[in-house]
Amino acid sequence: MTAAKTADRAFRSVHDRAPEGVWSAPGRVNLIGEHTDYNDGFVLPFALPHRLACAAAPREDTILTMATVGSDGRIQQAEPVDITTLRPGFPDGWAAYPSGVAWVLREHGIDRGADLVVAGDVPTGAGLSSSAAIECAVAMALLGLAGEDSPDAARRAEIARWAQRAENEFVGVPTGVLDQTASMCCVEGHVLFLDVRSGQAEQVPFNAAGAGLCVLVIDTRVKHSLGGSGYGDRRRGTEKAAELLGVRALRDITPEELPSALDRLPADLAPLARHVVTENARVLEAVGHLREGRIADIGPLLGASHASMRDDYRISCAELDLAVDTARDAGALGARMTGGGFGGSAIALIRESDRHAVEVAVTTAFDAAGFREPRLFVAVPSAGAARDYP
Ligand code: GAF
Repeated sequence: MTAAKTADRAFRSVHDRAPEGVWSAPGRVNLIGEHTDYNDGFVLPFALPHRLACAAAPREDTILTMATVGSDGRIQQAEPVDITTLRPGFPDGWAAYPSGVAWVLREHGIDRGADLVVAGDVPTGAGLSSSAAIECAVAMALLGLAGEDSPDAARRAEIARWAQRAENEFVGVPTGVLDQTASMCCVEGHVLFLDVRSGQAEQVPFNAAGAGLCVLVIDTRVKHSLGGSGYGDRRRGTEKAAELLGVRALRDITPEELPSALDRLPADLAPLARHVVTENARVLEAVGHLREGRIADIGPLLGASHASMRDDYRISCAELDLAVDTARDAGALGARMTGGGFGGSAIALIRESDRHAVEVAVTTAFDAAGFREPRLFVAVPSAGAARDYP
């Protein structure tokens, strides 16, 4: 059953009536361009077919009711809250995500209560952006109830920034805007090349199947969380490096300037800066290949990106490294961890004809290492947030 159908059905069972509509938003993988977003740099995500749906109906008062359908099918209802009493930190837990969005949207004139029921199949804690998916689906639902249903590209980018604010200020996780922008702005069959500083976005065609290739996602099932200290530490480290170098963000350091910049940084910050500067360059090179339809040529860039995150940014882990190394040894053209790191998922660009061999090799290697069985699936670039029905 689709996420939308599950949310619709759960809504009817909780509220004994039909929702006014169902909206949904996808998770994402980032093809390349990691930890560059909060350094004003470049990213290249695409949306997953996995979505988080929000069935919703308006209320006459200012109460927000929220329910979620767990992976076991059970419906969990949060305490209803008055949206005029929302404040960062209250409520917390999963209800903080829809509440945070309602909190931000109040500033933009959305001040009516609503009944919301969310459900979906974006794996949580897998580095595939389930948080952004719930934020964007709820934002689309609340705006849709207020009569806005077909945001154009500029409006989608603005909604993504609101969703990011909910995550940063209400939930309290200092992420960049990559995930929310991917969820709002991605288009089926394309990767989204985003210049975070200017906000300029380009939809770059990405037809891996047409080239006999596919992107295999390897979810290590090591739960990743951006709420811990690792993500914030890296973010502060790169901001400090930019300050020491006298630039607005590490985006402003070119690869040619990198050696002298590294000489001016303390030993703990230099590798962080090297990752960001080289990763931005890799994104630009990858986009150059993709614009010319040369998908296979991005393989080595994926490998270099992973090495940079493992050795310089130090956000990989044994399971991610094993996934990447095994996929490469079994014939992948390139592989890397994707998302925030510290667990979560890797992606491997492989020939369709090698898919079975890579899947078997990765599963066998995880078993031999005593790791949990990874979840494997092929990801195709899918659509961004939308109204599902009616
Ligand atoms: C997480 C964050 F939410 C993004 O903003 C981004 O920084 C990413 O990690 C790393 O590229 O997904």
